[in-house]
Amino acid sequence: MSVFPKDFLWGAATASYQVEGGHDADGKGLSNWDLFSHLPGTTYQGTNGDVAVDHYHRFREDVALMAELGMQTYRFSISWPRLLPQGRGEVNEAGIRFYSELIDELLKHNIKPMITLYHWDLPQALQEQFGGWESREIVDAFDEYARLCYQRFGDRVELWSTFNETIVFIGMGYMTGAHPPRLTDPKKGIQACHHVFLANARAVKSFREMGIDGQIGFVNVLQPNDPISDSPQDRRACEIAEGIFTHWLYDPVLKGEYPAELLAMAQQAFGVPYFVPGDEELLKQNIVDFIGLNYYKREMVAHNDDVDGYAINTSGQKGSGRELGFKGLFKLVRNPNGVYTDWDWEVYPQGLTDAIGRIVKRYGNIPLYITENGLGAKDPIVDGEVRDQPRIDYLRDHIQAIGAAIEQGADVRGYYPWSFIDLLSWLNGYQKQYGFVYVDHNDSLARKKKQSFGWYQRVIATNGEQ
Ligand code: BGP
Repeated sequence: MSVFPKDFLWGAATASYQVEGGHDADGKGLSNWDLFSHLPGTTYQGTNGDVAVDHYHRFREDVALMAELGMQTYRFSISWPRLLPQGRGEVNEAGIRFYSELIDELLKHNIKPMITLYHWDLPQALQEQFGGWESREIVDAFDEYARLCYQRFGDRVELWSTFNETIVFIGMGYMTGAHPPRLTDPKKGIQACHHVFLANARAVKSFREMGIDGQIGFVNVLQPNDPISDSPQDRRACEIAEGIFTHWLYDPVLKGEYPAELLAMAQQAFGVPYFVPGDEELLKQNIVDFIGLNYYKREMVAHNDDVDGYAINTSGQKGSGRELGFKGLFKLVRNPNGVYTDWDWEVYPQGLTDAIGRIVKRYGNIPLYITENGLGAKDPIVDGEVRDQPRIDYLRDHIQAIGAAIEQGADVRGYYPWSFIDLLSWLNGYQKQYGFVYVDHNDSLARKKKQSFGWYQRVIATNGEQ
């Protein structure tokens, strides 16, 4: 008998900038990523999402493949500048039509949509007008955008999430400079992050005020941290890393407050986050209904008094990156006994069970969805077939790890492997593949089912037994 509940949802995920293309089609406005990816040296060999895998024009063909796969749910994001080209104000009805037709097509095939409101493509107009996330003005702008989405799609969509992975778009946008707006300014970053939490709370409030019949959540990276040794320094460094990567991002949306020790450290070092009257109540009164967890890897942590900064492996050449370090706090180091992907991500399924356990311990038995999980690899083509056995092995082991968490009592309600189809990896181009469906960039973006497609079809058909 399957350990997965009868109504468990099996799906897959994507995000607008990574699949849609149609970057200037039918009145869409410019996003921060449209601009950033065209600047020299920002992405792997200058790849961008101008065309991506042209899901904007081929969504019916893609939904037919989702239906054939047996998907019961599909997680996708809305491109804010496609709906509101200037970020606020005038609505682009053609953009509304695209998502409306996509939703109808999904529902026709009994596939439940899960909408992400923000998966990193900010209207560039807002960046230019007031600095995007750096300004409090973004909270009103985001709320207006969220309300527009609820109003136009809320009659047909039950599952919503406000943000995808704050640690990445804020951390890489403001701390390491690898994402737009390319800053290395922790003070601005911490305050921008505060605005994300406020925007989330406002959008949750509006969702409830508008009486949308559904649930609204927040999606975070789920990255367990373990100390590289038992020494008190490494354990302390790990505690700080876990505090920053997990508690800082989960506490405000699940408890309505920041973790006290870290808040004091941030305010002492940088004078932020800066609160105005009303912020605390807003956070406290608008706790999300569920949390979405994106799990790829574990990170081992060591005490650090030498490394500052980092370099990421964006080529898929093992060992080409460098450790991430914040001097005086911690560094992320390689596990000498670990198994790693070509992008130096540790493959550690047990970490998923462990990390879910840690979430339940800290926040109680809240509803959870695994909103991303997958293996990035360069899939070989043998005799015309895309052979992705390593992906099958990776996903199978992680599905078992979710099963173990459910057996321990966690309320996991759905699974969305990343990704439904091969798509643009933000900094790694099209060579880092994750999909069940291959896209031939040399043959007019033709879709082709991979080996994993038939396997995942069986997973879904047997409710996880395979
Ligand atoms: C998550 C993002 C996704 C996706 C995935 C894989 O952080 O939410 O959008 O890209 O990671 O990451 P990458 O493309 O860097 O391999």
